[in-house]
Formats: sequence, C-alpha cells, structure tokens
Amino acid sequence: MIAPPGESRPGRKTIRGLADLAIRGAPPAFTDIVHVGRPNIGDRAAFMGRVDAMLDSRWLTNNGPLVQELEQKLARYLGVRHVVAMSNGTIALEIAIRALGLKGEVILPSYTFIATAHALQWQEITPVFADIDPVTHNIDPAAVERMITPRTSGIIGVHLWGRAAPVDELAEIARRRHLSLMFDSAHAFGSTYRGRRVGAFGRAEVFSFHATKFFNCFEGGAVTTNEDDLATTMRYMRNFGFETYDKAVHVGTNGKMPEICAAMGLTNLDSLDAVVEVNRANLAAYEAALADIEGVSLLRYDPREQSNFQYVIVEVDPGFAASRDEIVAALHAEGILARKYFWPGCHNMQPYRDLYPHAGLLLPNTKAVAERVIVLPTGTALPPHAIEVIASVFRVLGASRARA
Ligand code: T4K
Repeated sequence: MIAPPGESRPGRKTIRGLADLAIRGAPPAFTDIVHVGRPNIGDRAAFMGRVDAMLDSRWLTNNGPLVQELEQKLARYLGVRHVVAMSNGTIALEIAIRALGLKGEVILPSYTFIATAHALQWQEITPVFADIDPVTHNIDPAAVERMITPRTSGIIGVHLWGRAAPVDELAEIARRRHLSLMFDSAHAFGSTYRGRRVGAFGRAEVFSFHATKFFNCFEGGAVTTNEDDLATTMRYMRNFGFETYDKAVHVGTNGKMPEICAAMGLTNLDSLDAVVEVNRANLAAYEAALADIEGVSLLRYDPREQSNFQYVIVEVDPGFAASRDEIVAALHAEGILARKYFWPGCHNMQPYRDLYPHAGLLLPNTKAVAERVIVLPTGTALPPHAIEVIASVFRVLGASRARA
C-alpha cells in the first residue's frame, strides 16, 4: 500500500489566460510546494514493524541482518551475483571507481548529476566529458571513441532518466580499447536494456536509493557486479578496509548502509510495482494534457523495455513562444518546482569550468539539450490537479506571443 499524498493539497485554480498566472500577480495554484522528487513511501506499519524489531535487536548498522536481506532481495530482483549496499549513491560511485582501479582519465557524459563527475575528481581522476545523443540524452558512443587518449582507463555510462545507455556499443569500445566499463545507474532501478534488468552490465553498476529516487532507502546506494573479487574488495572498502576485527586489508572509508535505511528499502520493495503504475498513469496524463501544444514534447520511453518512469521530461523547442526559463519561472510562481536537470552540464560547474574551460566546444548536443529540458513532478505524492495546472501554464504561455 502506498501512503497518500502528504501536506500538498490539490490546487483549485484554473488558468485560462495570462492574467491568471501567478507570475503576473494572480494567487499561486499551490501554496504547499509541488516538488519533482517527493519520496514514495511504502507500507508504514510494515516499516515500523521492522524498525521495532531492529531496535529490540540493538543491531543498528555494520552489515546487519536487514542490509543482508536487502542485498539478497535486490540481487534476485536485478539478476546479478552481488549487491553491495552503501550509504549513498555517491560513495558507491567512489568505491566502485576505486575498486576498479580507474586512474588517469575516465570518460563520462557532462549531462548527468554532478556526483558522477565529482566521484572521479574527488580521487584526482580527470573526468573527460563526452557529448550525448540529442534524441536519447544518453552518452554517444562515437563521442566516447573520440575522447579516448593514452591516459584513459575507463568509461562511465549513465542510464539517464532510467533509459538505458547504449550498453552494447560501449561494451564493444571498452573491449577493443582495453578500458573498464561501469555504469551510473542511479536513475535506472527496475529499467531494462534489451529485456534484461539494468544491474549486471559492464564490470559494475551503481544505484542511488536517495529519498528522491523512485525506490528509496532515505539515503542509500549500491554497487552491483558479477565479479566475485570486485565485490569482496568493495565490501572491505565500505567498512574501513576491515576483513575481520582488528585486520584491515585495504584502504577504506565508511560507506555502510544503516539498518533503518535497509528497513525502508525492504518496505519500499514491496510497493515497487504500485509506484511504477502511478508513474505510468501520471505520464499518460501528461501526454494527454500536453498533446495539443505545439513546440513542447515529452521524452518517450521505449515500449519494448521496462522503465520506472520516475522522470517526466519535457523538451521545449527554441521556437516556442516562451523560453524554457520563462516557463520554469511561471511554474515556480504557481508553487510547482519544476527543475532544469542537468543544466548547465557538469562542465559548466566548478571546479570543471575552471579546470577544463574549453570542454564545452566538444559538447554541442549537451548544450542544446540542457537548454531545452524541463523535469516535471511525478510520483505518488503528486496532487491530482497538478498536471492540469502545468499543462495550462504551457498552453497559455505558448499562445501568448503567437497571438501578439
Ligand atoms: N548519479 C546520478 C545520475 C544521480 O542523479 C545522483 C543523484 C547520484 C549519482 C548520486 O546519488 P546520491 O548520492 O544522491 O544517492 C536530487 C537528489 O538529491 C539526488 O540524489 C539526485 N541524483 C538528483 C537528480 O536530485 P537536488 O539537489 O536537485 O534536489 P534535492 O535532493 O534537494 O531534492 C529535490 C526536491 O525534493 C527538494 O527540493 C524537496 C524534495 N524532497 C527532498 C527530500 C530529500 C522531499 O520532498 N523530501 C525529501 O526527503 O538533488
């Protein structure tokens, strides 16, 4: 059972013309902010039951029974030999990168959350940004090939928006050029590539179970791999390098997932299908509501693949009557916190902007996509009225200058 929406109550406002917009002085549609990434929360009683048992057991962290149960269930669900649970997706990325022995330069898209790049830079590995495919928004294998130098040790593909990166093409490049391939799968829990669940591709894949993700553990993450030695190394690394009490065998950090996070994960696993259905229905409602607005298109999900539909992505044509930023500002004024992920691209944020000031010259598709994307709210906490309000904002702004 999914918990009903929290404090966000449906707005009652109808937007028919410019004068109805909050950005023009009308009252906002929502006083409780509608966020893109409100957490999906599973059965509270089941969660509380797990927490009670955990408190009774006085085992709160350090690879406890709930973490082990979660790892086993996730491994079965994803179809992979090893799931190494971590405190969050960023630490999981850092540990995977280190355990794979990446060094020198690693190729990744700039069009991703900054954590993908930071996980490299944090370890003094140079992130080399490759351009994306403007249609899928995923890394372009031809661009990857162009960025390879003698210092390149690996490639990180990102399954952006939960749609799989071009796994086979990247694997072929990695094989031919003797590079390690891993994936940032933070968006893709439950998604498939050619019918197989994301999680067992490349040498390792990294998931985020942050509160804003479709499947959440409050905070959390995991590295998945079919390589036994790699999994063992990562288990040491997440626990200060300890093999047993008093015996460190590796450099390590503290990347452990606490038991309460695993309790949340186990609970939320039971409502995964229900959450996907809600997201799917929200997307269908967006498709219907935006269908007649020219110059605005929703990113499609491949009907042959499974997806979690956790991101609703709208692309605004440069020729649309209102700019992407004007639309976002108008939505914010209505209390709808639409986002511009992943504008302006990692290469335009620090420290990368100063370190690699010319990176953008090779990233024309990244620039174009980052300038036209709006991420809209979805999930189980979306107020029913929100999609209608959002579509009205697009419609009214779209008609405004066209009429003028
Ligand atoms: N790789 C990729 C491709 C990623 O997208 C991410 C994370 C990572 C790696 C790293 O994984 P983690 O280390 O995070 O596990 C959010 C998330 O914080 C971040 O996890 C996520 N990607 C990214 C795409 O989005 P922000 O800074 O844009 O938004 P944030 O966290 O402030 O949350 C968005 C809105 O959601 C808030 O304004 C309010 C609402 N919210 C948030 C939380 C935490 C709630 O309603 N309840 C909550 O508990 O990064």
